[in-house]
Amino acid sequence: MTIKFYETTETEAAESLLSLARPATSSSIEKAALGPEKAFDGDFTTRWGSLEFTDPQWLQIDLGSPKNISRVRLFWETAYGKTYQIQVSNDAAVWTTVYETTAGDGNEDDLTGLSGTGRYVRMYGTERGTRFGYSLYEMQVYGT
Ligand SMILES: [Ca+2]
Ligand SMILES: [Ca+2]
Repeated sequence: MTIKFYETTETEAAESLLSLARPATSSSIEKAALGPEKAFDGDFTTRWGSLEFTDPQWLQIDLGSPKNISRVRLFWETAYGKTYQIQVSNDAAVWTTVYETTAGDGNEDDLTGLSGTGRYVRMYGTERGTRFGYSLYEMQVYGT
């Protein structure tokens, strides 16, 4: 029991931010200054914005190799996602949903306790919370 306890603690402590400055893509951009990389640059004054004003839209990060994803933090601009999924994939073609909501409320969405493995992680939005597009100051993917 004692050994198991320490193993668990070590795993939790090893969770780290995997997405910072990794290669990013998106379904669309509102304009050049709002590119997908702006949601992974660690700067809370820059943001990704989707082309107005359609569904679905997505924002995707390439972690470089398959990782165990345990947490995603979304920092929305005014234009937030109300219904969206967090999905993981190893080939950016076949996706597995690890989180979904129909009641997103903007600002920060801190999604913990996730379980999934993938090289690629994306926010797949299907219903916008405002009449605008989707916009994220930062999207942080944590895992091991
Ligand atoms: Ca940013
Ligand atoms: Ca929120």
